[in-house]
Amino acid sequence: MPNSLGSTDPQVASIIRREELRQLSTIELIASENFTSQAVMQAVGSVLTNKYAEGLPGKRYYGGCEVVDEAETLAIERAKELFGAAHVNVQPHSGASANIAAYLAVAQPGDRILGMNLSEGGHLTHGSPVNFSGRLFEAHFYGVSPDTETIDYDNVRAIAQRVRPKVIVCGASAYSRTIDFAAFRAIADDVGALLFADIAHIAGIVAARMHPTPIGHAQLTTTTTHKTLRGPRGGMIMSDESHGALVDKTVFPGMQGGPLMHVIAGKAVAFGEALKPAFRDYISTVLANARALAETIQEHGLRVVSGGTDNHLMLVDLTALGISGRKAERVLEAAGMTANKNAIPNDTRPPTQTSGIRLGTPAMTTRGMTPDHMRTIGRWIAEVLHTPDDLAKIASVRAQVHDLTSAFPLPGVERPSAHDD
Ligand code: DSN
Repeated sequence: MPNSLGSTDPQVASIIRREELRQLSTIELIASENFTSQAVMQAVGSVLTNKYAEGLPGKRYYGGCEVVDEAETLAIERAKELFGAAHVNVQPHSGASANIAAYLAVAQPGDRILGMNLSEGGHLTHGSPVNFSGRLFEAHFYGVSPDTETIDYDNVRAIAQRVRPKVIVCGASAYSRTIDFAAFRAIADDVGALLFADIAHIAGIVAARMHPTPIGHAQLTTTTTHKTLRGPRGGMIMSDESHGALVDKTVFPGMQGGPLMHVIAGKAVAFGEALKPAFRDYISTVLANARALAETIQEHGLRVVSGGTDNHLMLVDLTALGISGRKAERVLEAAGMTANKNAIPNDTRPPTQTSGIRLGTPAMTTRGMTPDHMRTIGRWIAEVLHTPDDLAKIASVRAQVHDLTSAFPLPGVERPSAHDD
């Protein structure tokens, strides 16, 4: 296919190229981001974007779906094999869409739900009052223990017994410890609730069998496909057999129209990649890298919430440094490292400021970095956060980041050339 974007729309072509160069020359530490393969991007950039295919494979509301049916069936079959799920719907456009469909498959507006508080590691869609989940349902929350900064399952049980929710949501977006899905299921059974696991962050680790799976415990499991799973931006719902038809109906016609068949093809490619043995090696390095990064920044005087990490991410408490997450995010960015400000448990600053930053290793592991590189990066992070107003230090780290990143390729991206000047 001729690449005509540069001649037909140089403005957009230039935006894309500048973003390629930004990704190429910075250290990406946003825990929810990754670099998908060139094969996934080819599928997502294909003619499958032209096709309407409301319905499911073999049961569509449009003609001409016989080829895209194969793409969706392949994605479903590979996802089932990858996660051992009985039923899979690969149509949700995003993790939030997957979560809307999961709730609405089993709950009615006004029902009680119990999820992890956003301010203690949960997600907006787990009942936040500013989100559909908190507006549509009567949301209640559990958090982390103030002592250990980890989930206290006895406390979750006590809250569940008091609230008697219809649905318990487990899973998090800023929690660095292993989640005990069996314990959550026991609590759900105890109070007559359904268990819904959102594994968006840890899906790749679950697929690699390096984090316990919710499959077999949670009746409904949702995920995004673009974080540790390293696929295209999108969502997915897995369920037991008995909820499968309900989930499918809730996604379409309940919530979405035409599925994004090009993205579904990209999901099929990513699941195929995740089924290969190399993916386990990748996830094993993601975890080793996270441990090395957490250890290094702690050795250099920064506090990591809960004292470390079992997964791909960590939360850094900036309280003792006297700077906000917002400032830390800006300082790191100036030094060539991209991260996001994040609330820490019992944060005293508002969400626009926060007292923490969240760091993750999936993206730089994809580029080939190892624990040795993470120790270097950890040192740089500590140096600039300890002296956030030292512009010479920031410039010096930025130059070193540039040197380091130039040695690591980015899937599908050409290195800078004379054309980029
Ligand atoms: N925005 C994602 C994250 O950064 O964790 C979750 O939706």
